[in-house]
Amino acid sequence: EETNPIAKAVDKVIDAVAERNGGSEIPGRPGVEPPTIAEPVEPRDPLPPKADQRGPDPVTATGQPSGETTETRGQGGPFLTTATGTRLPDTDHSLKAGARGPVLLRDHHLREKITHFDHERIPERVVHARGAAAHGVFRAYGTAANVTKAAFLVKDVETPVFVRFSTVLGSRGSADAVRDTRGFATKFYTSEGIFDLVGNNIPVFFIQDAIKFPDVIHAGKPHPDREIPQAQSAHDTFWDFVSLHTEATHHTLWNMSDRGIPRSYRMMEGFGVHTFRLVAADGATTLVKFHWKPKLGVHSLVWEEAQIINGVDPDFHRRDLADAIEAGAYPAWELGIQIFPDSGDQTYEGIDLLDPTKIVPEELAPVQPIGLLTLDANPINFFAETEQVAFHVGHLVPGIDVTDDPLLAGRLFSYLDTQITRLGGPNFDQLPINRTHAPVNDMLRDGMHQTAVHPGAAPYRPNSLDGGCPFQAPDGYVEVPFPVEAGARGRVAPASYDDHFSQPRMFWLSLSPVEQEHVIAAYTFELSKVYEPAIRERQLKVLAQIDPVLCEEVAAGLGLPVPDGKPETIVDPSPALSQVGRTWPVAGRVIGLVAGSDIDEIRTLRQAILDAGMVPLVIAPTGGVLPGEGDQVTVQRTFAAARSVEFDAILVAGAPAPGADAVGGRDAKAGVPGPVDPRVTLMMNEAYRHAKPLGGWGEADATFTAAGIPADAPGVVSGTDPATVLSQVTDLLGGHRVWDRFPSGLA
Ligand code: HDE
Repeated sequence: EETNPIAKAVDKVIDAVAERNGGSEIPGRPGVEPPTIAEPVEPRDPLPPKADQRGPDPVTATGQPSGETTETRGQGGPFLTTATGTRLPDTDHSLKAGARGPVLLRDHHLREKITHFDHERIPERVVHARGAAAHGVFRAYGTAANVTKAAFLVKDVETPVFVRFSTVLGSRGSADAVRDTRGFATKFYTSEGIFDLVGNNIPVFFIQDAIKFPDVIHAGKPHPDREIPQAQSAHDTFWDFVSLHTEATHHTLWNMSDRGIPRSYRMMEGFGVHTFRLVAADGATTLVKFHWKPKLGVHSLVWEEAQIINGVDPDFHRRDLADAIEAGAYPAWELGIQIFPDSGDQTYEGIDLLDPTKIVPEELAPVQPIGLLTLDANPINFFAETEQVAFHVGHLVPGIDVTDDPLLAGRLFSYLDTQITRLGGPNFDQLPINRTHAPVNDMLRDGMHQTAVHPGAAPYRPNSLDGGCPFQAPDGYVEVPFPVEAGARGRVAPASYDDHFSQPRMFWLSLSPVEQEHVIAAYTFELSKVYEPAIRERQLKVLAQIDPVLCEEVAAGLGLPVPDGKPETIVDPSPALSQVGRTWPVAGRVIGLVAGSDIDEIRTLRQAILDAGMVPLVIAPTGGVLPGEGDQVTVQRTFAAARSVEFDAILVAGAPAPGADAVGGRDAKAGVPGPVDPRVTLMMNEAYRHAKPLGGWGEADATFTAAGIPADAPGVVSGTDPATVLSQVTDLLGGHRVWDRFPSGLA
């Protein structure tokens, strides 16, 4: 019998909590006794990892099973010890000469504890510092078997994976919902070694040559004098650089589009960006671009919503990913490839495949699915896994090779190099999260943080002392002997790299009017934050090369004259680039339920939302449980804690909320009759402006009116039967937002 994974997971959590509390249940449940997580007076077993959590596979540095289990790590044993195993009777007091006397320098435990703490942090990543990750599995369809011999792409092979999503510019503690590119890095622990697909959610990059990477990142990071602003591109140095360095135009345009503010990591595409070269079993080669297609569709926030989220819940994306996995609503992506013949000139339909500022439209080369990625477990320890994971574009397996894209060449150097600093030496491959699942027989020795004890006398080749082992593997990784183009040495680029505007124009023309409007608003916002008029004017000249309407609208917003110049190329749109107009699954979508006084109704609706695979959050004036007979209903958000940005849709129950005088609740404490509680009004008004489906029945209309929402506005469902309203709102959610609600002067 099919049951809702979310409901199942909720039950599992309830059972686990009940068990932990010695059989009693959690508040808000029938037969409740308050939990007693009292301080134990004698050792007992630690709590095991939660059902949604999994750590890296416990293997040794040489790939053998280590005998450890995730259960035995951490605070596993009964008694506290020093790092070297000496038992400790007291960790709460420093060693002192008398109760009020000086602390003694000889206190080895104090020194060890504080010294270790002092060094708990490692340098954050120079880019992509803020991230969130999950474990999962990749299952190959076998459809790539004719183009690559990679074993993990053979039909039905399952490969463990670890995926880290990230923002690029902000530091580790910055907010999630910023306007930025997102990293999408996947580590495949294949039987032939590790393959890392270190991609982004945007298919092009700011620069065509790795030597410009420090420039673009220095420009995007906060200003060096005051370190302002954090985690965003809306400042002078960024726009100074991209307006001068126009090969950044395409990537910047994607950032200014809805792609720069994803709704969820679960709803982003991923791209390998560069072209890769696949090698089949018979040696034949093919050029490909990698794509991740989310099963939930590609969806975004709206800019005001994103800005509110960054204050209300800076961990929005991180929380969303972990919650979905914990609830059993596992996010999934299909891996696909665009395939191009490995012609000598490495172009396709006139597009230079070695230029990372260009895409190949899906209409010209369809994305062919080759496997399914499912993320099904949260990490056990953020530092050990998400922070210490080390991705590298040079982690390749037989069947996958790189191309001569000069951006990729620099990356092949950079990742290992930066990780030696970040992870403190060259042995980070031995960290649990980075260990391969394939046997390791390297001759790499010693170094900082060496944890393997290598036996044998001859870590060199050729040797006779260790029996000649390890032998070179005839079936090992071979670089494709692709001929190198002859030419004079020089700091040069091909002529095709000079085209900076045709593809930005294609992207612009491919967007729906609503999406174009968002792009205009984004450029206007960002350039409004630029102090130097010359930079704003220069960027307008760049926009004129993309599209006259875009340029005029942004110029009008900035109060600046429209510069001369117009697009010089004629291009066809690529409809696949638009996010709007299709219908997607609603799994995991969050519905706010402003409770009325009819508890039966709320109970039924809550269950109906769960049955549809979505997440209901009950909103009421105060916390605790809703008053009423029968199974209790817990209030999950008080009016003080609820904010529209947490919900994909909001339903308002018809009858007045408990403890309130009117639908939506008046400010009960103020005790005066008056309008609907202003916090509810604000919530509804924001949700309306952010084009979220809204529903209500009975007296709910009073709430809509108070929030300035016209009764006949698109996507506002009012009726008499709650179940019908829910089903209509669910249909609307399939389209993500009520797009008609955005004013569109451009159509
Ligand atoms: Fe990265 N990039 N990158 N990058 N990149 C790093 O490696 C670099 C580029 C990407 O979750 C760093 O371990 C150079 C493109 C992701 O741990 C560093 C260039 C794409 C992540 C580095 C690029 C990416 C990184 C920083 C220009 C998409 C996060 C910390 C030639 C295809 C991985 C680290 C994670 C991280 C260098 C451009 C994706 C410094 C030199 C293009 C997803 O090595």
